[in-house]
Amino acid sequence: MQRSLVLLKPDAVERKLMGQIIARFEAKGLRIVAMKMLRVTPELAKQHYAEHVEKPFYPGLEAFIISAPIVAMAVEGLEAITVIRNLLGATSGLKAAPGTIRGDFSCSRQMNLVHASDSEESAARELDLYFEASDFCDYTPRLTPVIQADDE
Ligand code: FUP
Repeated sequence: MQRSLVLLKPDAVERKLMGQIIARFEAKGLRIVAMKMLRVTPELAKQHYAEHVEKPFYPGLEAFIISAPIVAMAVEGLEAITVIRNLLGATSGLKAAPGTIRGDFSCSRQMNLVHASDSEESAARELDLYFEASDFCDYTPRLTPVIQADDE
């Protein structure tokens, strides 16, 4: 079982796509175990995008991510890191395959609607940036036996 940090970025909030995007995670059978709406500060943006801070596109990326509220979610499931990245599609909405969230709703590299952790290490670091231990609502859904086999 893995947990990933998923962000619905300012474009998802402003374009009123939150519900449609969250519905995809729910329909897939993933579990949302923490969720909050917040405004990313420049400080949090620099922590979140630490690997990109020195890159030429960073100022535009920061301006975008702080431009409106976001929704942060902890999403859990079997192989959740890869499963969620596949649901999102390629980073750029211009390249993402139809059927993926970005492929269906985004036509931009920057305004790509959603972030998801790219490894277990990133997930642990990123979840720590947005959530405290008491934010997680762990539960075993009664539907699990009809969503996956016992030995999966
Ligand atoms: P991802 O892991 O899919 O979130 O993508 P990256 O870590 O490669 O990029 C982080 C964010 O920077 C992405 F949401 C897109 C954005 N980006 C730009 O805005 N311009 C660029 O040239 C490259 C990435």
